[in-house]
Amino acid sequence: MLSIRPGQPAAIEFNFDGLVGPSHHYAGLSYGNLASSQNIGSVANPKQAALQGLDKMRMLATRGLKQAVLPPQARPNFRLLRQLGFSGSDAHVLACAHRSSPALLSCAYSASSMWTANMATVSPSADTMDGRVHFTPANLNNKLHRAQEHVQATQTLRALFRDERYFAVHDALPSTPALSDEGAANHTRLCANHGAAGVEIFVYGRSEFNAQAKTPTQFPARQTLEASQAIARLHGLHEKRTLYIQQNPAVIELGVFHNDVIAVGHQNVLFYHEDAFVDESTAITNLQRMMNQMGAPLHALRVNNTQVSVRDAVGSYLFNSQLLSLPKHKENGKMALLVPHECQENPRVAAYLAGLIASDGPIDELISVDLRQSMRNGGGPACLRLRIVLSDEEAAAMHQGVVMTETLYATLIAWVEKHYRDRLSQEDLADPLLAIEIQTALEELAKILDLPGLYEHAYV
Ligand code: SUG
Repeated sequence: MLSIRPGQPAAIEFNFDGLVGPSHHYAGLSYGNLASSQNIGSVANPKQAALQGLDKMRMLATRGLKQAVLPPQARPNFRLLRQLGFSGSDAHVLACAHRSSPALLSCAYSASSMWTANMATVSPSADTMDGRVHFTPANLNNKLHRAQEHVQATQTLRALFRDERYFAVHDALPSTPALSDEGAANHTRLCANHGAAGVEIFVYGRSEFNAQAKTPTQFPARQTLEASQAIARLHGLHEKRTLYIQQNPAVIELGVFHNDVIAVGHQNVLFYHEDAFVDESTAITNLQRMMNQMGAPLHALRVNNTQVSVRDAVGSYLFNSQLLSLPKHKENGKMALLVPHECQENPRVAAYLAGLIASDGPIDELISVDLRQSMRNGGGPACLRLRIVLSDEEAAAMHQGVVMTETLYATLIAWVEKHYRDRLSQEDLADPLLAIEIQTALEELAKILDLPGLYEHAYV
């Protein structure tokens, strides 16, 4: 069992989950993400989506994990619509956008900031040269509806992690294809324990300047090597503890638009599919070497094609799961695996999971959650959370109003019940009342989270 050595500061992993916004709907905006394309135009239930997300947060908080909530972004983004040539009153802007381009209106209304694994890349203070926690908001420039997120994501992170003695929130990388960045969805940190220095793994889909690197031909590779390298530089990571691995273009073609759809890591465990990387053997050998140097031998939990095919992995989101060290695991060093219900509904994945739990491996408990509303847009449990490792001092220095408690949970449930619709189609986005409803809801939310300036500049 891995444990904290004397002299190492204790640190805790927080899960910051995105609160699903009131404009959650299915618009098919993410080419390369199969669920998004398959559910285009179906009717969403934003209320249920938000409640499902809140239930996951509460469940993990109740089980003794550190849990916080990240607010949704202001929608519709009138600034974007006006930049694209729609003018006049707000109601006129909405009507014109609806008439001439429902897809653009969907972009301006997208609730995609709920998937906070794409909000930023985070390096804990144990890994960085200046001993601060570093954040780089992701530019998400591969998709229009996501490329607008980094502006508010940066403001939110700066509001939550304000104290520059502990935190550095960088600007997003320049928004250009050479530097496409999707945040923590393509970044994994392995370590002996959270307070110890870790190995930071960046998984990229393509390289702008290395013409030799194979790239997918049909679906886009969303993360570049150059973006990952820039983040490692900004965060002051040590070369000897930073690893770049290329994602297998063949799996991107099968719908693995982010690496967290095919691999997940926690402490010294890497749970991954054999087809995840271009060169599995070199990647794992390098990782083993780095982890040995850290005194934390790698536990590579490899799933092969005869156990679970890539198609089944994408359909069930087996790897978009959360590996969790619960308080009960302090003694035995094991972990729980939190998966979406879809994993139990796929007989091959369910059989694999039953074998996994019965084995003497690192996982001793399965937790299954209902996140169907988010799943239908390609967002599983791990997409909905951003992991932030903080020492006790850093945790005390961040904004406290977002930490999940029983009271905050109850308040947010009442807020959702009061403000959210239980059906939303693309057609409904033309309704000018929707924009007003959302603005009213968000103003109230800013008060609940004690973040009064949160939406101040969003609607002007
Ligand atoms: O970027 N879906 C998101 C899902 C993000 C999942 N995140 C991680 N894997 N970490 C995306 O493709 C769909 C929106 C729509 O079609 O309406 C969407 O944006």
